[in-house]
Amino acid sequence: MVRRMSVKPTVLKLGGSVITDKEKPLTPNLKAIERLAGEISRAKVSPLILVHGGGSFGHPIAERYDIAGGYADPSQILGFSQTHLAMTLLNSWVMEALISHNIAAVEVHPSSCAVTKAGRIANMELEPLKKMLKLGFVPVLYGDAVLDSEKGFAILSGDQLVSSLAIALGASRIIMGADVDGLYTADPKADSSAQLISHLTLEELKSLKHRIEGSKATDVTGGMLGKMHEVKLAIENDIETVIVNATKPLRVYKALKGEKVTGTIIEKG
Ligand code: IP8
Repeated sequence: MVRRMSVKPTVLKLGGSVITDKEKPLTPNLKAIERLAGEISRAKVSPLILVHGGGSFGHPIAERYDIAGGYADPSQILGFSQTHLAMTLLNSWVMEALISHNIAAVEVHPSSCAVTKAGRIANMELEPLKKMLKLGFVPVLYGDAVLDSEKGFAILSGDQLVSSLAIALGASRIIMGADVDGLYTADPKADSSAQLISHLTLEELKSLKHRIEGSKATDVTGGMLGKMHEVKLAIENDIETVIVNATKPLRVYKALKGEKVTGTIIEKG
């Protein structure tokens, strides 16, 4: 008999900067992966969809071959394969940790089930994902090199996957596991008066975005702005989004359990 999925899924993103050493190419942060697998296992949230980023696996190779720019030269073809291979290697570390913590995780390779158009998801086969969720599996996806109907190929970010899957599968909430505590009033690395924002509505997020865009873009705000652009689409669909620092113990666990946690909650309002 097939179990019915009565509860709306939660989508959890594990940022590439959390699960890899960004300074060292192709180096997983095994301590972080192991700790997070333990937290996810203990939280026992079901249905759950996991998505992880590329960090020092996908990004350097994708950049070297300009995979995000699309097909321009035959020499990029091998770069596409290498980018995807790097992501499957990182994914294997994540899968091993999850399954060793008794999580029934199954990897879903975006390059095999999604096609983008000018970098945006145009087609994605969702049937296997839906069936996995119904049976209690935890599908695990990741940012990947994918085929693109206009550009030949593209990079599909984990953040785009998160909001697109959350909308398509009717998720109740998104948890973004980042390497910062959440959204700030300014870039905390450049401005000592920057304050963590614990709660935001979509309207407030939009006005905050303008302020951040008007200031000097840095890695932190730049990265966050990209994330916010993607999750905005999910929040517009009434999917609550929580940003927590996944480099710090128990933040992801508490967010999964719905407990009070340091971070930023963004709601439609
Ligand atoms: O780290 C991009 O995913 P992200 C993955 O979620 C690749 O942006 C292949 C660069």
